Amino acid sequence: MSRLVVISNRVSVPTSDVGGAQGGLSVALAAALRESNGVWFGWSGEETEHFSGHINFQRNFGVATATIDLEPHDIEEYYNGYANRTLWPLFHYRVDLAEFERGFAGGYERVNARFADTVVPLIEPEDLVWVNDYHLIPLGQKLRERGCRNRIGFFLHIPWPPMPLLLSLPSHRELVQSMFAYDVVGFQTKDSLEAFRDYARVQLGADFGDDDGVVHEGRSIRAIACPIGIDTTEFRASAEGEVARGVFEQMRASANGRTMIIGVDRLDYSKGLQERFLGYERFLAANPDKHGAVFLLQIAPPSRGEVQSYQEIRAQLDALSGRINGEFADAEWVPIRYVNKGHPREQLAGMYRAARIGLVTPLRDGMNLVAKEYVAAQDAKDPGVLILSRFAGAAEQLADALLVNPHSPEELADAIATALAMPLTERIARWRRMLDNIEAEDVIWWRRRFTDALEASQPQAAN
Ligand code: GDG
Repeated sequence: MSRLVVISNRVSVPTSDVGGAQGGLSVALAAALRESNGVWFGWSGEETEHFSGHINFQRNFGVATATIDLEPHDIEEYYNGYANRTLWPLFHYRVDLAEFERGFAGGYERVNARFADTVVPLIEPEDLVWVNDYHLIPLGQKLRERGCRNRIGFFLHIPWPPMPLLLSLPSHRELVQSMFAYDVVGFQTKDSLEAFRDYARVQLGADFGDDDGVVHEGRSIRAIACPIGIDTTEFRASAEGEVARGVFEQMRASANGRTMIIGVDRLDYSKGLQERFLGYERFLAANPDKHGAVFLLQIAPPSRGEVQSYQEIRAQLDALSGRINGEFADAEWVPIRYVNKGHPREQLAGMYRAARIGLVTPLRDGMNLVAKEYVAAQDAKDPGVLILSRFAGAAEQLADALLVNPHSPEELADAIATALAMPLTERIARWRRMLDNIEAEDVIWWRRRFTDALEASQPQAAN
């Protein structure tokens, strides 16, 4: 395998040889970097008064990382601004929340150029360069402008929006054209891939070759769907490990005979938390016999607290959970346990396993790894039921979940009732098919599929 240079906004520094507390993505990338003796480059998360291009090199558990600090206005305009206030909402179909400010766009270009300037000297001629996510879409082009002729791939972790939505971005054309600097571009779903091809055909007049090729102004790239998976084997093992078993017992004891429903999401408007609470409220209103018999544990660690729309969604959820609890609770039962704090990964595994229903109802999601983690954590003899939004990328692979429209409180309420009544044989049959899928298409499969496609592409010819 060629040496891999992974570039993403943030870098996850390994904390052990095997991952443990870290997510599947960082474990899989760390394994690839170890095997190929590669390096992971990105922002440290720290501020500096004056950007100097200084790189902090580290090697932890066999993985080399290289990080840079950014100036406060870089963080404001590039990260909080263009990435999280323009692209994130727009790509999640929330044009109403997207802010289009020239300062943000300028900061995005500047920081992508800074990434390119600092990483270029680290790239050797035969390296495979793998750029990740919406923070760095134009990076490939900036690398080309600096003479980089390596094979460069780009993977988008969030949805690619349909053409009419993308047209509302003032610099949509430049952004999409910059994708043609890559050799391979990867999307989570066929749906996102189709939306990209649609834009390329209608707006750029691109041609389509065999083998996923998209040709624009003489540049031919491969555009593929490459759904990300989880570390299924490890996560299953951790759900049966000591920490998870302890948490499982505690959860069962604190449930006191009640059936638990679980949701685990970063506190983000794309995750459909308000709609989920409203659907659960509808279920409670329609099923008085279930009062006191079920409860919803919603874990929602806050994220992106500097961005106003995140402050607003947090306040709205505080109010909504309070209102529902006030309306339905009695002295011994609270219908929603709403927890704004993160939990170690092994503990989450135990919580998933203790829940009869996994409620994963984003309004839009590139993939959604929680859905796959919930399935992986289940007991083969008594698995729970996954209720999954049709608008999560994961729905393309997990068709055996109860698929719902997250905007409809009735559908959510009906799905909760169906899941609670589902016989064991049906639960097992559905779960088995979902597990087969997440075992076959795990995070190692994902990483290989992408790097194999990149390795198979032709290096750029010299000009
Ligand atoms: C983006 C895309 C795509 C959550 N709470 C805790 C915790 N988590 C972990 C989960 C899961 C991860 O965070 C969240 O992943 P998701 O996929 O659900 O969502 P995003 O953060 O929005 O990720 C998404 C993903 O990229 C990968 O391509 O699937 O569509 O939006 O692993 O378990 N982890 C710990 N404690 C918590 O409290 N340790």
